[in-house]
This record gives sequence, structure tokens and C-alpha cells, in this order.
Amino acid sequence: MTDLEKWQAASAKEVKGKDLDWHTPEGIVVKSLYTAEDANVDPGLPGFAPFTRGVRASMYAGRPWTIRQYAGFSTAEESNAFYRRNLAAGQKGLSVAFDLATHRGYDSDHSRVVGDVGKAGVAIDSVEDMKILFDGIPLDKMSVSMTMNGAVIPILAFFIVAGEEQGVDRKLLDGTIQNDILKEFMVRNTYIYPPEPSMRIISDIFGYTSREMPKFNSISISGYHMQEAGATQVQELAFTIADGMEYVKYGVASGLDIDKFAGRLSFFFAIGMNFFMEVAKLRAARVLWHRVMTNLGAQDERSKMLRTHCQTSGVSLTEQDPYNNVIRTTIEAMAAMLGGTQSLHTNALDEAIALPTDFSARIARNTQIVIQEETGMCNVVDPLGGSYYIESLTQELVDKAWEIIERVEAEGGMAKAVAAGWPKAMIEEAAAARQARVDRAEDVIVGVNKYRLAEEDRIETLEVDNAKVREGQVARIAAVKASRDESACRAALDALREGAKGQGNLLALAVDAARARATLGEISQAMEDVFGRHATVPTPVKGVYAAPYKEDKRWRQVLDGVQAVEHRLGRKPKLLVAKMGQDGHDRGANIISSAFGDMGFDVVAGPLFQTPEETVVLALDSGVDVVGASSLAAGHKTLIPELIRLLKDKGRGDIKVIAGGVIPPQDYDFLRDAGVQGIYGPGSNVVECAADVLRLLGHNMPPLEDAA
Ligand code: MLC
Ligand code: 5AD
Repeated sequence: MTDLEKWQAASAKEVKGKDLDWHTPEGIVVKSLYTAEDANVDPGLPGFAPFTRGVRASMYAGRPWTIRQYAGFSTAEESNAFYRRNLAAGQKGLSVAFDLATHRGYDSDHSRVVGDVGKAGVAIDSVEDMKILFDGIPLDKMSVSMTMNGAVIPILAFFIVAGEEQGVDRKLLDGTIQNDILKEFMVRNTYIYPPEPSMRIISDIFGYTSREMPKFNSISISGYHMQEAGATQVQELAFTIADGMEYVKYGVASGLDIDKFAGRLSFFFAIGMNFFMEVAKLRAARVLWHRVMTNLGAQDERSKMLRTHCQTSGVSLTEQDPYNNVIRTTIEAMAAMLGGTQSLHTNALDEAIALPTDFSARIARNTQIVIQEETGMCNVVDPLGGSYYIESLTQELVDKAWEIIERVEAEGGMAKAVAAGWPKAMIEEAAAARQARVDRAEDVIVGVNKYRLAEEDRIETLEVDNAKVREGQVARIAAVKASRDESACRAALDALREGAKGQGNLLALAVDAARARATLGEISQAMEDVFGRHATVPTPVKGVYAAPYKEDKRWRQVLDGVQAVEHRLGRKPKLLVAKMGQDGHDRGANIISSAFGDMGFDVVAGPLFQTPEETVVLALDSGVDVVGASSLAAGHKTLIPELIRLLKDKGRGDIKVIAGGVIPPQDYDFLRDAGVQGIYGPGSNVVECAADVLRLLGHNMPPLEDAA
């Protein structure tokens, strides 16, 4: 017997033959022991190709990663004050969260965005707002990330002009623009234009920044939102690298030299709770990027070096017993740094309820500061390098992701794959499967499906008065328009429109318009006049949620209930899953549509970005019994009561309205008073939610039996 065989025998004896292999959602079989036999690839040295062990030779021993907390809410004034407090307390870089009106190219005075202004981020309508946002923050010294994709042209133009008016040469502007539209079409949904002109916008930004802004990272190619939408780590890895390849190809096709722009491409990954898998994922990402950039003909090693930001996973955090989120975030932050990230955001403990307060932001920030300054963890480069498990997992992730990347390439690249829709479907299937595992308590979430508290304490949350923010923004837009040289502004917008029809660089043209005080809505509209606005209808996946439930008693109870109601009505009970406002977070809505469909409901999966009026029309036209409003971006207090009011106006107060998503418990009474008949926060069990809906429809639904 070899030593390893002896170990196998000893282990099998200890566990009485039980199978210890762990089958992960990405299809990896993790063994209970790794040895030198498993780790047969030499990872090389940090700072050297293929950068498995990190992009810098000295890594954090030389300079720790950037503590870069993503934040923004309400007005530019309030966000600016928040940034300054955070910087004084040890944050190192800025990261701006814009509100959804801004993301989707609407000024704050637009009628479609009444519920969204200042809610999920800061409202920015013109260069005047941008200047206030960075007041007292020197843009040649502070690196600033801006998460903007749809309205990327006006936002970047405002940033450049704000710098100019601070006296900062654009050559010195340091930061990152997210500018990653492919993942918007796949999962995040803050696109404006159709795919083709959207890809042109990206090439134009590469061209402009590579010539004019040598220190600025022109894109943040993001897997984060894929994992948030339910992707496995392998899917996140593969589609992100494949997105990166596609952008490089478009850049080259637009006439740029690959080594002139590729060194300023950056990445962004989510770090969830599968600790070692996440460490290995960042290492695998660097290996893959080095490989694809070599294949694409890059010569400069900097072009092949994957530099990344990471954010701990929002979806791993819970509304229930939220102090557990501090623990989760700490573990995730450690995975990000052991994986070698360049920059990191740690989520706040109130993530699943509302935007961070000063209190929760402090704990989130200090999570990183404690790791950097108290633990000694930064003193050794890639301390997990050489671990049999980590090296083996790194290689396995490279191989598994490569298979998907090859499929993407065989089918003509990521833009085509996104248009065909299969990556999105793959991610949604993974999300539905995960939800079923959580609802069945196969995947444990402490405080949700195990060790649940009998009673929860309320925590204080941040509340933004969007009506007040909107009023202020509307007044400032009016002031900007009144004081500008109208004909100069019109001329700049006309030039931009012409440029969109032809060849001009859209960012350069928008910088002129921004200087002339054109607003974000006007700049976006000038391009929309030429490009049009993109819309899609969701297509829920089928059968994935139902699959693990075959023998489940609770499932059977609900199916029986649906059939009873169907029998009584003479047709299936019908649910409209509604997404109102500019909130494009559709994971929850998609899962509900899929799961309710699997349970036998007739489901209308409503399009994104609806007004309450449009939702009422759809509800009446399709003859639904229930409207489920999904809201994750804080518009619920404005949009859902309006929906109920309009239904009553039409004489259809009998249609039940329920709500789900990120809704602070403080708002429950307000919504109930407005007529909402069921509220389902994060961590709600979908089967129980369906049982409630059947009760609402008058079915005498007994309590569900204990889970099988
Ligand atoms: C770093 N440097 C070193 C060093 N380490 N020099 C010597 N020795 C070392 N050990 C140098 C670097 O080379 C660089 O200089 C400078 O220090 C800064 O380091 P960096 O590693 O580039 O860090 P940073 O500036 O923070 O840039 C990180 C990044 C960037 C490249 C990943 O793109 C970034 O900051 N991204 C953040 C993205 C973000 O915040 N996104 C939020 C998304 S939220 P030089 O000269 O070489 O550059 C979201 C949620 C939602 O999306 O959905 O709304
Ligand atoms: N401020 C702070 N964090 C935010 N997030 C989103 N918007 C904001 C904001 N305005 C974070 C949350 C979310 C992720 C996409 O980004 O953690 O899950």
C-alpha cells in the first residue's frame, strides 16, 4: 500500500465509508484531500507571466490593495460629504454609485423616473452636479471609479470637464469607468442603446482615453453582476474573459493598436462564500487573460496582465440576523486579498435592507483596514501559492472556463452569444437551481433556512426622500439651462447627433456638449435620436426550479392548491411579475416567474422599466389575478402605491398586489396601508410565497408541512 492508499483506508474507516466528495454547482468534484499528485502546474512567480501569483512582484508587501468603497445616494452635496468623511477615516479610493435615472440616460425631471431619483445612487444631471460631487477632492490625486455603462458618454464627459474646471489636465485623471455593456445585456440591464451602437461607444472611449487619458482605466470588465444574478464561478470567469476578448477585438477593428489600449483594461469580480474557489478564481482569471491576450497578438506584458477590483457578494448577505453579514463579508474580503485583488469594496451589513448608513459603512471599511493593518496578512506575497488544493483548483477552473470560452469563440464571440441569449439562460438556470437548494435547505444560510431567530431586532437604515431630491435637481436643471449660451449648447448637441450618424468620436463630441452645459438627458437623447432605445422581454427558464422537488410534500401541497384554484376558476390562476421604474435587477423576478410557472401558475413576465400606468394596462389586458411587484432599488414607496391607486381607478381593486425584493421592514406598514397584501423580503421561501398567493385567491390552503 502507498501512503496515500493508507490514508484513503483510514479516512474511509473513520467515516464508515461515507462519500466525502463535494459536488459543487460548477460541476467540480472537490475531494477531501489534495496532495502533490494533484498540483502539477508550476505557478511561477508573482509579477511574472502568466501572473498566476499576482500582477506585482511585491504585491501587498509593497503596497496594499486600494480600499475602494462603492457609494452614492441622494444629491451630489450629500454624496460628496459622505466621501469626505470616508476618506478621512481611512478609505483610499472613490467609487461612485449613480441613481437609476442617470444610468438610463434620463434627467431627474423626466416623467419615467419619479420613483428613482437619488435612490440607488447619486443623481447627476449636468457638469454642475459632477463638480459638486468632487468638490474639495483633487482629481489628479484621488483615483475615482465610476460605475456607468448606459449613459457612459455624458458621465465621462462631465468627469473630464469637472477635472478641467478644477484645473486638472486630463492626462493626469486617474480612475476607472465601468463601460461594460455586454454584461448589461446579459444580467445588469442598465443599457440604453441597442448592442451595435453600444459597442461602438466602447471603442470610441478606448480611442479617446488611450490618446488623451493615459492613466485612466477605460473599462471594468465585470463578472460581478453575473455571480449576483446566479452564475456559478466558472460561468462568471468564462463569460467575463470572453467579454474582454470581444472588447479587444472591437477595439482592434476600430483601428487601434492592441498594445496602445489593452494595458488600461481592468476587471471586476464578485467574491462569494466559496472561499477557496474564489481565491482560485482570481488566479485562474489572470492565467486565462494572459493566454487570450497572447493569442490575440499582444506583445507588451502589461496588455496581458489582468488587474481587478473585487466586491464581496451582495447576494450572499441576508436581511435576517444581519450582523451575520459582517462575518460573511470578512471571509469574502480575505478570499479577495488572498486571490490578489488590486482594489476592494466590502459590503455593509444592511446590504439586504437598504443603502449603507455611516455606521454600517464604517464597519464595512474597517473590515479591510483591520486585515491590512492588524493581521500581518499583507507581508507575504500569495501566501496560498503552492497549496495543493489551491493550485489544483486554479488549474481546474482554467480548464472548465476554457471549455465555455471555446464554445463562445466557436459561435462567433460574445456579442453574438449575448444576442443569441444562451449565456443569460445558463445563468438563470443556475440561479433557479440555487434558489431551490436554498428553499430546500440543502444549501445552508445561517439565520434564514437554519438557526432562524424567533424575533428580529430592527436596525436603523438610510432613508432618502426622493421627492425632495427630485425637487432640488429639477431646480438646478432649470438654473443650468437658464444661464447657458443656448445656441452654443444646441450646436454642440447637433454636432454630437451628426457624429452618431457618422464617424466622429462620441466622447470628444460629448465633452464639447458638457462644456456648453448640455444635460445628461440631452446628450443621451441626441444619440438616442440616431441609435434608438433598446428593449427586451424576459423569457423565464422552465423546469429547473421544479426538478429537485419531485418527491417533496410541500411542493405537492402547492401543486394541489394550484389545481384546486384552477378547477374553481376554470383556468389557471394568473400572475403578472412586474418590474416598475428604472430598476433592472431581475434575478428575483426571473426566479419567481420560473418557479410559479413550474408550480402551474399562468405567469406573465412583465418587461423591465415600466411605469405604474403601463403595468396596469398589461395587468388588465392579460387578465391577471395577482400582480407581484419586484423592487430592489428603493422605488417601492412611490411606485407600488401608485399602481394600486390606478388599479382601483379602473375599478379593479380586486386584483391582488404583492411585493418582493429589498424592502426595509420599516416600510412594511406603509405598504400594507397602501393595500399591499403580501411582502416578501430577501430570504423568502418561494414555495411558501406561492401558498400565500393561493390563500389570497381564496383557497383554503393548510399550513405547509415541514420540509421533506
Ligand atoms: C500597485 N502599484 C504598485 C504596487 N501595487 N507599485 C509598486 N509596488 C506595488 N506593490 C501601483 C500600480 O501599478 C498603480 O500605478 C498604482 O499603484 C495603483 O494601484 P492599482 O493596483 O492599479 O490600484 P487602483 O488604482 O486602485 O486600480 C485598481 C483597478 C481599477 C485597476 C482594478 O480599475 C479600479 O480601481 N477599479 C475599481 C472599480 C470599481 O470600484 N467598481 C465598482 C463597481 S460597483 P499605475 O501607474 O501602474 O497605474 C458595481 C455595483 C453595481 O458595479 O452594480 O452597481
Ligand atoms: N451605495 C453603496 N453600495 C451600493 N451597492 C449598490 N448601490 C450602492 C450604493 N448606492 C452595492 C450593493 C449591491 C452591489 C451591486 O453594489 O452591495 O449589492
